[in-house]
Amino acid sequence: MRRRILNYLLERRAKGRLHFALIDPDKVSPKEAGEIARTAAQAGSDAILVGGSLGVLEAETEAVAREAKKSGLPVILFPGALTNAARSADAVLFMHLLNSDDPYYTSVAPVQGAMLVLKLGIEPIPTSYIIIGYGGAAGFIARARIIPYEKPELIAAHALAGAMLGSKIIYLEAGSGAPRPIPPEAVALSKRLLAKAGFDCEALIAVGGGIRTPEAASALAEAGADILVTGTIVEENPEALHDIISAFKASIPGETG
Ligand code: 1GP
Repeated sequence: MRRRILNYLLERRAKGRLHFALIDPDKVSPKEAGEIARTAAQAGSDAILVGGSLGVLEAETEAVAREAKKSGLPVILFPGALTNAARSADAVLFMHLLNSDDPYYTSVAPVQGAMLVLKLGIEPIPTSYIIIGYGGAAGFIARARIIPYEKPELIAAHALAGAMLGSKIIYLEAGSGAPRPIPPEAVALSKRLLAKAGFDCEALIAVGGGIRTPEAASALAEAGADILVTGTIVEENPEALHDIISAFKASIPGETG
């Protein structure tokens, strides 16, 4: 299938770091989603993610995706369930949850999802999803064997496995509303392992969960994160987005990264 959106992301990443604004169709109306997407575009976002773990109907996903697209940014589904499907989306983070104990999330959902993605005709972006630390609703529902914040070497080993399995995005998730984000040391170590194995230009590291300040965004950029995802702040305080995105994009990898 086409790689239009993946190529767009890789081309943009060659020029700088990326930000995705996450919209949960269960939490906002399509009209609000359109406004959030516009604000995110103005603040410097590179794509809108649409998805949620609970209570998301297919019709809501479609309506939110359609409104978000009016921002001019690509809309990428981030499915918490098979109902997170929309024909008007440009792509989907086609995920396996690498650290789930439940075969549904490691193999059954991807198999069911593959047929839906084919039918919808949207681009799948191979993604390894790894849940860490807090976990939030996603970790609970998907029975993640959550990796402790304090185990960067385990986190990095999962990231490496994801890249070796062919994923183009390695998504390190602390869980929506996490009290603290993914530790920068875990990002830096993941980056180093990926570079050592020759995957540094092929697999992008995304971080999400609990990122609410420019300082947290900078620390993750300095550690080498390629993509920053924010959800809660986008819904609760979209005015703060500009500073968070600017901090993430302006930071240069430091000694850790
Ligand atoms: C995306 O789950 C996150 O990976 C979103 O987390 O809502 O805490 O920004 P926040």
